[in-house]
Amino acid sequence: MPPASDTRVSRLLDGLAAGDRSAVSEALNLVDDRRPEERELAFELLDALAQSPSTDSVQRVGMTGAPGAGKSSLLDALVGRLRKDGSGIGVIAVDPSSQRSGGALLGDRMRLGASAREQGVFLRSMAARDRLGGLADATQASATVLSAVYDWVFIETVGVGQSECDVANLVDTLVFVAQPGAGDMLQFMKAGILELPDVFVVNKADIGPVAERTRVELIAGLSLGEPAGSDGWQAPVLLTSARDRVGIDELATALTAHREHMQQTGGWEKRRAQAGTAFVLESLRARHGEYGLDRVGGTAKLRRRIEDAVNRSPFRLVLDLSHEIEDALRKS
Ligand SMILES: Nc1nc2c(ncn2[C@@H]2O[C@H](COP(=O)(O)OP(=O)(O)O)[C@@H](O)[C@H]2O)c(=O)[nH]1
Ligand SMILES: [Mg+2]
Repeated sequence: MPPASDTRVSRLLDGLAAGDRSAVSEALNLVDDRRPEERELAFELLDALAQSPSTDSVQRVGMTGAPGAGKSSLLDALVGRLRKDGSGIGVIAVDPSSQRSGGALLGDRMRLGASAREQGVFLRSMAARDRLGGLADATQASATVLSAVYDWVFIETVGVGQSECDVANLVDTLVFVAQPGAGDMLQFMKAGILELPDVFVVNKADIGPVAERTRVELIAGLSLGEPAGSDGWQAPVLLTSARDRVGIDELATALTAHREHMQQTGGWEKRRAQAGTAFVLESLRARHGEYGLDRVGGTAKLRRRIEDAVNRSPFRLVLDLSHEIEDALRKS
């Protein structure tokens, strides 16, 4: 007889393959469970999912930008638009500043209300808890589960800087949602956020000419940097109104165009591999610091080891390498 763990994991895998909502909920709870015996099962599930070819066709999209820019509202509009094509959609709303279970997260649920109740749409809200390795681990795990079921997985995160880099490692396409208003450009440029996004959106176009001015500013700011990413993609700057449902088709088209461009240039697989490696390294760095990484030969050596371990899930790698670092730290 197989051990209980095998049957539970394979039952979940079957449920996910069938698109069963209760299996999605259970799998999300499992990968979020920190009890040691559950962790082991969670890693089994994530290992299996990471190796499944079904995730090849999913597109993961990060929606980032300051609180209030309209990320949730845009997502609601976008989900409505993508549902017309019959796409299945998973949404992860992350609020790293929040310890509460209500507040902003509840707001997200309400703003995404109409679309989130639909069949074929799954919304997962996550608040920051004291997580070893940060919120990125939990988000990555949830995204892996949703990627097994849906055609699109959106991750909404607040903020700039570090949290942005984190989500950049988790997605295929990064969207930056800007709030109309002067004076933000310098801040964006200083924070270096103009380099990461694949699509820029100035939302709230309905409030008047200031939105168009922000768009012009953004285009000017972008042209000061690299002419285009190393992958040859030129990030578009779109104007939308989530409120009036304007520019939503164009946003959907831009997301698909980015995927097609990346797949045609071979950048898609490369980026996923690089993102996976970066995720493992960042996770280890968050846990053990640069000092910890140095105890097992430093970043460059670890990077090569991670790249060579193509058949392991990133979660398993983080776990195994963490144990190795802890051992090395004890001995030093
Ligand atoms: N005028 C206008 N208000 C918007 C638009 N999109 C969102 N909002 C409002 O902006 C506020 C913040 O929106 P929300 O989607 O929660 O932003 P998030 O924090 O980035 O997720 C809410 O009051 C929305 O109703 C828009 O296109 N036009
Ligand atoms: Mg929101």
